[in-house]
Amino acid sequence: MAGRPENLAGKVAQHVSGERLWDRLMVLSGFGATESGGVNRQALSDEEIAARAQLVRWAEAIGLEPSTDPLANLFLRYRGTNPALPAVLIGSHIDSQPTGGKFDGAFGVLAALEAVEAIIAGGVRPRRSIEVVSWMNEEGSRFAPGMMGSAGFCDVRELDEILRIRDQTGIAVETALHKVMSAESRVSHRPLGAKPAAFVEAHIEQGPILELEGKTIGIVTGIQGKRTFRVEVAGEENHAGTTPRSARRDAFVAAVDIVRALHEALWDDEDVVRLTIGMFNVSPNVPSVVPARVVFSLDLRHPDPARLRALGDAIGEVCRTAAGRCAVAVHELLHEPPLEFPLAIRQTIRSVATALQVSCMDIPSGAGHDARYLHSLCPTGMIFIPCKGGISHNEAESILEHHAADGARVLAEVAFALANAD
Ligand code: HGY
Ligand code: MN
Ligand code: MN
Repeated sequence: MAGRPENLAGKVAQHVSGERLWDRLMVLSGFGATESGGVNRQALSDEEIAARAQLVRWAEAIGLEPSTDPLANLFLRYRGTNPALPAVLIGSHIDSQPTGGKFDGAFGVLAALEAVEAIIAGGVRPRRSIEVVSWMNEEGSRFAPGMMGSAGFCDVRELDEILRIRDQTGIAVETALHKVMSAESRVSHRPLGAKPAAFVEAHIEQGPILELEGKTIGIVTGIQGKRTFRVEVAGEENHAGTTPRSARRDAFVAAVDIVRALHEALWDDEDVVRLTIGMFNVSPNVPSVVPARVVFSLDLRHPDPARLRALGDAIGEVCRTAAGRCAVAVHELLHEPPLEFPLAIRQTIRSVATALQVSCMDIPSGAGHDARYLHSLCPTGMIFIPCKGGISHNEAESILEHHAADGARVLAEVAFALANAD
């Protein structure tokens, strides 16, 4: 499905207000603001509940109809002239990493709101409805794995399985969802799913390429593959003063040996492999007890499916060989192959950027996005804008106001074209 280029006369882009978008980005960043200038607005947290309420207020002020599904995916609907047709979805997520930036996810949701506001100002109601969407728990920092809301929406994960997942304090997704639903009693409910006509996600690049190339718009070609694991190392608690080294089964020392062995086994000179151990829990985690247990996360990414498979399949053996006298269990949480977005939507994004005289280039995504799952359901595309130094998942994350405005302009025209396509 591609938007008809003749629709792309800039008739809606001219109504995008970069100033209004920037003001809203700053207001939204206040929900969960950290002292270092970032945000900690984790999935289904009080901060996110408050931010959602602000989104609903902005939406209702321009006549959009809010609704939410059983996974608290939030939809803000602009009804088309033929509301029975599948809607065009545009959006991203507003949950953040614990030391996240102001723009990861939030830019995509607020650019979508700005795009709809511009389309309304354009005075021509599109055939299809357009829905701004904020997906639940894209980041996976509180509840793992991430992209939970879009996974449930696209039937990639079972609802019941998602509801049972717990955060590190033992709170289940189901319990956290109840809190959101009771805080949003005025927002109407809708069933999970409903195949959209198309989905377009605007997002910051979270890498340095656009800035280095001096381009404003990234036409995202695809998303690299990703495999995540949880590794559990089991040793034996013992007294730090009386236990000889020869008698110890020290889970921490074993885990360090495993991490070293993994880095050696998955090393590549061309620096394409992305191996991250971001979560590392030691227990009982007190000074005078030999550690009995270590649980750590493994996030492995690669653009080549065969390489991703081979590297991921080697992890179990590497861990067992390096574990010494300790036991080790490796649990795979997800395996997502690389994907390519359809040419038709990429072509529409390129036509719009060209018509609006905004510089653009093809670019792959190293980061994961909800668009991965929507790609399995409907024609899907992504629009990147630059972020300073490519820094993201960091409180120092920053973008330029005019890049945000140009991203919203392109998104508005693409959404309008798709909403009027046959
Ligand atoms: O991890 C990711 O790729 C995404 O930014 N949450
Ligand atoms: Mn994101
Ligand atoms: Mn992120």
